[in-house]
Amino acid sequence: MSKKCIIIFTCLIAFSLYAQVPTFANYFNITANGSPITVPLGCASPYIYDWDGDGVKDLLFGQYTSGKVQFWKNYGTNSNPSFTSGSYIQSDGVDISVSSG
Ligand SMILES: [Ca+2]
Repeated sequence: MSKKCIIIFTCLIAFSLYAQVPTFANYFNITANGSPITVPLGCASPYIYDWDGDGVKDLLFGQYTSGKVQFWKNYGTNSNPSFTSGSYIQSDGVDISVSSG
């Protein structure tokens, strides 16, 4: 076995020993007022971020067809979120839109 093969083989073993397999919690619907939050059309691309700076992470997601971005304020906590209604993010009174591509 060549020195190069030994190095590659050693790296593969080291990688396999330290590689972590991701684990996921059970899937669940994010709800508002007891009903699942739905996306009008297309890929939602959800993003959890404290959008309004109150220290509690909110929910943002987009929609593919119009590129609009919805903001759902979290009225709960980071560990027990609570949402009531969403609104489109606006700039100067107009819904912002992000083009695809
Ligand atoms: Ca917030």
